[in-house]
Amino acid sequence: MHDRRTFLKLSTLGALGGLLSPKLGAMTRAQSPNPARRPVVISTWDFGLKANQEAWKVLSTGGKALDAVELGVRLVEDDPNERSVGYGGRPDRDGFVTLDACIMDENAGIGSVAALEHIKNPISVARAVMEKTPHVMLVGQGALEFALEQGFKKMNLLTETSKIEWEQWLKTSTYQPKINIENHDTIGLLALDQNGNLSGGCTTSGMAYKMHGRVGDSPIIGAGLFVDNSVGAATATGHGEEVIRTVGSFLVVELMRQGLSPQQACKKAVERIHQNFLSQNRSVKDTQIGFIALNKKGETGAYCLQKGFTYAQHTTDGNHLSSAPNLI
Ligand code: SD4
Repeated sequence: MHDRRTFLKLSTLGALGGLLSPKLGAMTRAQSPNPARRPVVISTWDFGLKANQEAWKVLSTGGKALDAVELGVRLVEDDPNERSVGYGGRPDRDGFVTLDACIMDENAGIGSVAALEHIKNPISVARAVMEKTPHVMLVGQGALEFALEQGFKKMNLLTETSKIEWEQWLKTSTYQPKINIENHDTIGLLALDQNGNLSGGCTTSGMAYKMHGRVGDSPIIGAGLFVDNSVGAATATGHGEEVIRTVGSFLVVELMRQGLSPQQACKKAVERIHQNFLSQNRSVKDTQIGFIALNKKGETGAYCLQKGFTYAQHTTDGNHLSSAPNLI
């Protein structure tokens, strides 16, 4: 399935947790006969490795997939050196860092924020929207006000590095979405916990130098992320406009429902997007789309349009980074 496989043996805190608390390990194993391969966590791009490691702390000790998802992606949101997510994310063309995120749990609970400014953990605000409001999506100023009410701290998300780069960009102001930016982009993370429940999350600063107010696929349930606890989960990265056009993650989950493996489903969704380009006579040259998927049995898959999309998966066999197979 993989053309390149880099085995990065990161210390699995799960194994460590097992050593430190053998009782807990024994108890969860006894409660959960583990008929499927679980727990499992899969996430997009190189930074998925560290997000998985964080998520594994929760999963390996019998915690909930939802908590694993939130903690895993938060680690990336917090890191100013990750320039496409959370704090330190590249701004829009007017210099504002606007963040998009969504989360979905095993009960079809959904929460989302779009064009959120000044809060470094949009995934946690999305979770608060899901758990504490009668709504599923808050945007812009309203999302910010809600976050502040909930006790999230207001901060400047535009780091000096991002500011300098943006000022440089302003000299030409040409909007040229770059595919596979430094192998870091949106983080989408899917988890299957020891109880067999699925959850997912997706968080991004979106396309660098986008129009102010532009929202991509990442906070849109069905496009950037979809979870159906009876079937599987999927998440997307790449050009959000194209993923929204095909309701990409929902498509992947529906294809799995029809019997396709996660790998086949991701491939078919990418082919659908590619076909759209061809029939509309549009060039795919500068477009990247990547999907990852995880089904109820703990099987995973990944596929992308162009070479360069990496993803990480953590099972009881360790945390591995792989290159997704590509269509063109
Ligand atoms: C967006 N899908 O805002 C995100 C960005 C991304 O690779 O993943 N780019 O469209």
